[in-house]
Amino acid sequence: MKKTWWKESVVYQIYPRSFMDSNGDGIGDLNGITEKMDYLKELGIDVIWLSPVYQSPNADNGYDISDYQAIMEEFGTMEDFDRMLAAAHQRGIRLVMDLVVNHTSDEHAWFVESRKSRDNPYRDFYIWREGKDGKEPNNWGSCFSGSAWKYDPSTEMYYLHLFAEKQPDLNWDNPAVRDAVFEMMDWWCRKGIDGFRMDVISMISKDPALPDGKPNASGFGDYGPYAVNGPHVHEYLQEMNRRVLSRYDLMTVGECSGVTVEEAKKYANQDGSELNMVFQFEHMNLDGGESFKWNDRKIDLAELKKVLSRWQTELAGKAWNSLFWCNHDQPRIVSRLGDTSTREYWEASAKMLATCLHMMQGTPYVYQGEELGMTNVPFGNLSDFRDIESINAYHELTESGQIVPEEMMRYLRYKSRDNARTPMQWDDSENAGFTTGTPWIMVNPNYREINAREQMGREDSIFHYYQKLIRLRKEREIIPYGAYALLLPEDPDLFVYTRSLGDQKLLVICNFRKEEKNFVLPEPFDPEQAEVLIGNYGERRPERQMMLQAYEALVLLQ
Ligand code: TEU
Ligand code: CA
Repeated sequence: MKKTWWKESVVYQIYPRSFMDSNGDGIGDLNGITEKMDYLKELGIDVIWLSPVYQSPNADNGYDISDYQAIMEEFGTMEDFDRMLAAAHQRGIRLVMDLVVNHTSDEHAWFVESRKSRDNPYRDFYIWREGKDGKEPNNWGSCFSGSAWKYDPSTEMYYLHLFAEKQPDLNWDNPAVRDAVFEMMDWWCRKGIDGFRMDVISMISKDPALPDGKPNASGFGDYGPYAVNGPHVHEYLQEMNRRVLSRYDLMTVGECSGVTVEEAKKYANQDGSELNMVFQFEHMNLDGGESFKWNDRKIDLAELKKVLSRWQTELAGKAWNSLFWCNHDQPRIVSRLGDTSTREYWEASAKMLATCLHMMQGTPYVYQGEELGMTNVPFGNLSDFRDIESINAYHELTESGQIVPEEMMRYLRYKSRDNARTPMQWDDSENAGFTTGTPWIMVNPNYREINAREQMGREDSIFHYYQKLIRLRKEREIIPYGAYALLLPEDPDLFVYTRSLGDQKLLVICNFRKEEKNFVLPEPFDPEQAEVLIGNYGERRPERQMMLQAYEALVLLQ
C-alpha cells in the first residue's frame, strides 16, 4: 500500500463560531483559533479542517457563502486568516478548508446577477426551470423541509435549492461554473492551504431531466436517485483533480451523503484521479428511519459492526477510509453510543468509543470537544435552538401533525445538530471560558465538570487518552496500515477486531455495555507476551479468560 502523510494523520475539525471568541461579541473567531493553536499542538493532531469562514449571511452558519474570497466579518479579516495559517504551519499543523460549491448563498454576486433576467450572463450558473401547471417543476423536497424549488417572481421561474431557500444549487453542467470554482480553489491553494473538505460533493451533478422522485414521509419526492452520485460527478471531480488538486500537495475529503462502498471506490480511488477519501454516512444513519433522522432509536451494535467492517475490508487496497463519530451535523457520540448516566461510565465509554474508531484503518477525525467527551445539551424549548434544519423540521413535522410537539422536542434534544455546536468548554469560568460576552448559542451547563483545563491537569483524562491514541498512530505502522479483520461478528455487546502487518498483530477489544463480559483471548495472542498499547482501566493486563469491565477497551500488540 502506498504511504502518504494524510494516511498517517489525525484531523481535528473546528467549528469556528463555537471554538473561541477573542473579542467578547459571543461569536468564535479566527484570532480565537490562533490563541488556541498550542492546545491543538498539545493534543498532537496533524491537520485542522476548518468549517466555513467565508463571507456569509449565515442562513446555515457559513454553509451559504456570498463571497468565497473574503472572510466573514464576525470571524475577522483576511490578515487574521493569514496569521492563523502561519501559526498552524509554524507548529507543523496543516490546514484544510471547507469547500461549499454544490450551492452558494442567494446573496452571492453570481446569484444576484443570475436572478436579474432570463438572459443574464450568469443565468446558467444556477438551475432555473419553468413551473409545471402553476406548480414546482418537480416534487423534490429540500433537505431542510419544504419544496426544493423556490419561485422567483421577477423572472417568473423557479430555482433549485436542495438545502435552504438561501442556498441555490450551482449548475455544474455549465463549464463557466467549473472554471470559476476551480479558479477560486487555485487562489486558496496559492495562499498555501493544505487541502479541502468538500461539502455534499456527491450532489453536484443532477440528472438534467429532473424527474419526480418517490414520495417520502413528508410527501415530497426523493431526489436521491437523480442528484446523488449523479451522471457526471466523477467526470467533474477528475477535471477538478487535473486542473487544480494534482498541482499541489493536498489532502482532499469529499462529504458524500448517500455514497455506497462501490461509489466510494471511484471517489477515493488509489490511482489519485479524484479525491483522497470520502465521508460515508451508513454507520451514522443506522438510527434513522421512516421519519428520516427524527426518532430516538439506538444504533444496534451488530449492525454497526457489519457496516464499519464492510467499509474496512472493501476499501482495503482500493481506496481510503475516513473515520468519524462526530462532526457539526451529528449529536455527540458519548450521548449516542456511550453512557452519560454516571461520571465513571461517561469517562470509560468516551475512551472506549475513541479506541474503537482510532484503531481502524483510515484517517481519524476528531470534532472539537470530542476529545473532552463533550455531551449532548439539555436544550429547553425551541428558542434554545439555532439550527435551520432543526427549526424547520420542528415546524414541518408538528404543524402537519406527524409528530406531537413534546415528542419532537425529545428527538431534537437527542439528534439536533446543535448538540455539537454549543461553545467549546475551555474551563469552569463563566461561559466555559469561551467568551466574555453573551454566547450566540447556550453553553452546555455541564462545563464546570467537563472542560479542557480540568482534563489537561489530570493524567487519566479523556483528553490525555486521545493524545495517546494520536501518538500511537505515529509510533506504530500497524495502526495506519495493518489489514483489518472482525472477530465475533454476532456478539451483541463486544466489538473486537484485529489488524495485521507483517508478523505483527493488533487486537482491539471494546465492550459497548455497562455489564461485565466474559472474553477468551484468541490465539495467537499470549497473555504473558502481548504488549498493552492502551486501555481505559489503568494498568490492566490481559488474561486468557478475562472479565471485561463496563465499557472496557483494551488494545494488545503481539
Ligand atoms: O451537510 C450535508 C448533509 O448531508 C446534511 O444536510 C445532513 O444530511 C444533515 O446535516 C444531517 O442532519 C453539509 C454540511 O455539513 C451541513 O452543515 C450543511 O448544512 C449542508 O451540507 C449544506 O451545506
Ligand atoms: Ca468574536
